[in-house]
Amino acid sequence: MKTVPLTLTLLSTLGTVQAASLNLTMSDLKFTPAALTLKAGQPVTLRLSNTGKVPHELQIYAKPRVAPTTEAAWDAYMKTHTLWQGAKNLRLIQNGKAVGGTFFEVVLAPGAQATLTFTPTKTGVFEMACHMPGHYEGGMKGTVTVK
Ligand SMILES: [Cu+2]
Repeated sequence: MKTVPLTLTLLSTLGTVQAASLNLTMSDLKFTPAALTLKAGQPVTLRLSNTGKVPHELQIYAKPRVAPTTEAAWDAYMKTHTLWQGAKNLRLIQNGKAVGGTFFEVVLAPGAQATLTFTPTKTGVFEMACHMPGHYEGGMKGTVTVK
């Protein structure tokens, strides 16, 4: 069992938070907190951790009018609708190493952590979700509002 940082407790209490550094916990089957508020043009660091017993992924994207029905279809959609497309200063540190190139999801094994930094450029309400089979349907989703 991991110790829950004090900051996470505060973020959970507030529900929606505005800060440059945020903890985002993935568990079976939810995100905590389930709503994040970011500022366009302001760099943000998401400190991700998977405290669950199964792998989880984080995707943030413009919500489609009609939801794809398979993980593969979601991935295809994500390639052109991820919030990270066009975001500046995109930097992902996973297992102590910088992950290069473009990506549209961060996959974490149980107990794993990652640090994702980016500067959102588009405003709006985006969806964050895990599209491992059954997870989204099981409620593993939330919102990211960029003001
Ligand atoms: Cu999941």
